[in-house]
Amino acid sequence: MSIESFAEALLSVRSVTILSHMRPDGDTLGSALSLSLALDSLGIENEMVCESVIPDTFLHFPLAKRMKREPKLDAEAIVCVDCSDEKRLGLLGDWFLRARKKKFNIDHHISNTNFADYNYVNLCSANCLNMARLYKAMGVELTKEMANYLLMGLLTDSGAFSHSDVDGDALRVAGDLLDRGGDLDGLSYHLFKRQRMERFRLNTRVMSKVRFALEDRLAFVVVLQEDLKETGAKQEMTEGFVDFPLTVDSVEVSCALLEVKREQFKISLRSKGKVNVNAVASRFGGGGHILASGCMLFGTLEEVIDRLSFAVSRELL
Ligand SMILES: [Mn+2]
Repeated sequence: MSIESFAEALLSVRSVTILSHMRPDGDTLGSALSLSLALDSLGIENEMVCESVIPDTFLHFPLAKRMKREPKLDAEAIVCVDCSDEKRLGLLGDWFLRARKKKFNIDHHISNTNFADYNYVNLCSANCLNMARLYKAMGVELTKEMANYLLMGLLTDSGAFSHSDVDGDALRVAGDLLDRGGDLDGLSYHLFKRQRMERFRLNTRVMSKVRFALEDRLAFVVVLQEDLKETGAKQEMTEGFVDFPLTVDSVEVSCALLEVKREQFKISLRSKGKVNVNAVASRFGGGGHILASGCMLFGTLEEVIDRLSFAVSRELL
């Protein structure tokens, strides 16, 4: 349906439960937070709900603390933001299916199943672009705070405007968000650059020990329990480590080995494009995508490295 009809239908309700998808990212949260403010400005009662814990990065924004784990308001309508189908709602999927309310779905995924009564699905680099279009159709003026939330979604889903689906339209909306007071450098620092000292220490420690194989076409980032202990870092702080060796010209595949416990390693694989790492991970019962995948391996560090080297060498031919 058109954004105008979607907006008109939404303007006719008195109360809304806004649903973000499970394991929320900046786009679904930016969509939900800005929508909550837009509805407030129209006098439409609303609540924001997400089944999962909100990552610390986003709790930095005071409004995100108002996100609930389950619906409390007996609202007239439900609006799902950035969800391709009801399964993305996680534990709330069943509740959504059973609810006898007006159901809205505003999203940007090609896989969207048009699972609601009112569906606005428009493919673009972030759902926050669709939200900006919705507010315009609803006659809502963007405040600085709303502009910031929309910019957050746009930045996170577009990889800071670096993905192939970023088009002129995305940058024009971004330009408008900056005009409204969106804080591009503050958000960029907060979302992509800052880190805890423990993570920095762990990073420098493991990167100084990166190993290369197959004529420097394969890299191994190894994170042992001992490294975590020595630096005080947590397992989840290793997110992103695997990407770094891909910046080396010769490296085609980067592999991170996280020692979960003795002789058990969680493996993450990244490819520059020549190697299908989904095929590599599949050999070991894992999987994922062509350029990013993972699996679990058991054995000593040297055994695990040997098996991975062999598997990658088969795909490098
Ligand atoms: Mn998204």
